[in-house]
Amino acid sequence: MNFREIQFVKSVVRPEDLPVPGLPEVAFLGRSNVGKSSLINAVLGRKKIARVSSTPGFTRALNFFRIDHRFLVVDLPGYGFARVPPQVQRSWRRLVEGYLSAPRPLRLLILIFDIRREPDPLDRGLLGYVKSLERPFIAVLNKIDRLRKGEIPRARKRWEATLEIPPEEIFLTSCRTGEGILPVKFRILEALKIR
Ligand SMILES: Nc1nc2c(ncn2[C@@H]2O[C@H](COP(=O)(O)OP(=O)(O)OP(=O)(O)O)[C@@H](O)[C@H]2O)c(=O)[nH]1
Ligand SMILES: [Mg+2]
Repeated sequence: MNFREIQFVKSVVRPEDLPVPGLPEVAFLGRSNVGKSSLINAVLGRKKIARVSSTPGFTRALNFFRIDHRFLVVDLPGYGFARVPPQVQRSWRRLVEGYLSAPRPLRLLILIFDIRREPDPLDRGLLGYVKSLERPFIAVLNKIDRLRKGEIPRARKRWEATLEIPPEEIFLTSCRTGEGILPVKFRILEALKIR
């Protein structure tokens, strides 16, 4: 199943400007530079829907996209990037948490990590926060192309131990090669009950 019409809806920098809840939503969350925007593009099968940047912290707003008039994709700003002033980090946090704690039809939250990295306190904090929301979520371990094949099982185990979620809710992807993207897409469609 391919998506036909992908429209940019709006960019939100203040919680008061969030669109009125309507269509079901799928949101992508993770630290700066893990590949949130790249994953959105890969899943939607487009090159340049969400903006990809080599400068961490590029996505500063919540960006909403409408897909085939059926659901919304939300690109959440990455936080946890040390080089931005604490005040900016606080305002991002307020925005992201404002969105995630609002009563919205969020069908699936996609939490993205860089598989190469050791889970650190910030990852654990983000994970704990997401679990506390009690919303359906999956974990995506991205950038598998940056590991040698033989290194992947150990990296996966390390993340499994941290995540403590059912293994079938952990997905391994490469936005560069396209590996593992289809299962994520199917999982999203399942959450949205779209066939
Ligand atoms: N090798 C490799 N690079 C990737 C992959 N996914 C994303 N990247 C690269 O990682 C960098 C960051 O990607 P983005 O998609 O902008 O990441 P983001 O999480 O949206 O970043 P922010 O918006 O800053 O929070 C870019 O240079 C991408 O090309 C992947 O699977 N493999
Ligand atoms: Mg981004």
